[in-house]
Amino acid sequence: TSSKIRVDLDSSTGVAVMTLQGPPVNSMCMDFLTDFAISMEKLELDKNCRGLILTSAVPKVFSAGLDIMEMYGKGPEHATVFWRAVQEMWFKLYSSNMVTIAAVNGSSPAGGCLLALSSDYRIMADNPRYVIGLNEAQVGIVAPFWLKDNMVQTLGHRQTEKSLQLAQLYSAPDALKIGLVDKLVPEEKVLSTATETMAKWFSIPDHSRQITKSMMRKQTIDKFLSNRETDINNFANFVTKDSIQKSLGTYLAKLKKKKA
Ligand code: CO8
Repeated sequence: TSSKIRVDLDSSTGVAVMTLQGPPVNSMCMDFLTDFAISMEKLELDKNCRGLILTSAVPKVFSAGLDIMEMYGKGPEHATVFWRAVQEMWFKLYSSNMVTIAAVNGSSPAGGCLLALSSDYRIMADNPRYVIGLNEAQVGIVAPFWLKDNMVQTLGHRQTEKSLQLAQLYSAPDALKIGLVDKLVPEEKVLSTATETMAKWFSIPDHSRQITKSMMRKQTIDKFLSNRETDINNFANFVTKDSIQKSLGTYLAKLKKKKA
């Protein structure tokens, strides 16, 4: 456990709750990604832990996704290190042996949506002001192929194509309609519903559920693993281009201006 992420494991139930606590918006900076990887490794190896719930301690925001400052005004070396850590976050969660449930208690754009998509089950607060989706194209960047594959598996090809091209952020009710989340509950019930849902997933023997999960996810994982370095190089080349830096700068300025 560390500052950006808190982990509470209940050894009697086998459920760990990972609470994102990096105000103002739980953006995924290097520290966040490092904390995440270390926490996941510990839990994965802990025989007392069978399930993981992800949630946020920041009001109204689950996670704003990748920290844009990690991609802005930095060189290719930094991009390489950063992108490897982003890949690792997705990979560790997507390939986890634990039952993973996203308790989405606030807005969840881009990298926030990644956390939800790579979990086994998604519960969101029933608040139409909270949005979720992959809005990368709006930021002037592109979702990586492995995240696209993950979304195709969840939504189907047609819906994913529309969602990605239009950089759609869906309100919680719309996200439920298209299957981007599995269940909506009142905000104060998000965590307790996640715990109840966990009990249902725990009623299946771990070994058979785990083999089933890896069978369902194997193709996407294999493709990711064999293209991982290429993906890192592509990202480093892409994100350091002048034109991309310019759109990131514009997007950042818009985010800041919104407040004033
Ligand atoms: N990175 C860095 N800073 C951020 C980010 C972010 N992702 N999001 C918000 N901030 C900053 C804001 O600029 C603001 O800073 P300041 O206080 O200095 O003005 C502060 O955090 C608070 O933000 P808001 O005032 O906007 O907070 P709200 O509660 O009103 O809104 C939201 C919260 C809805 C989360 C809103 O902040 C938002 O929409 N953020 C942007 C989300 C976004 O577009 N993220 C995309 C990141 S890219 C990504 O994750 C995918 C990468 C795939 C890349 C592939 C490349 C090839």
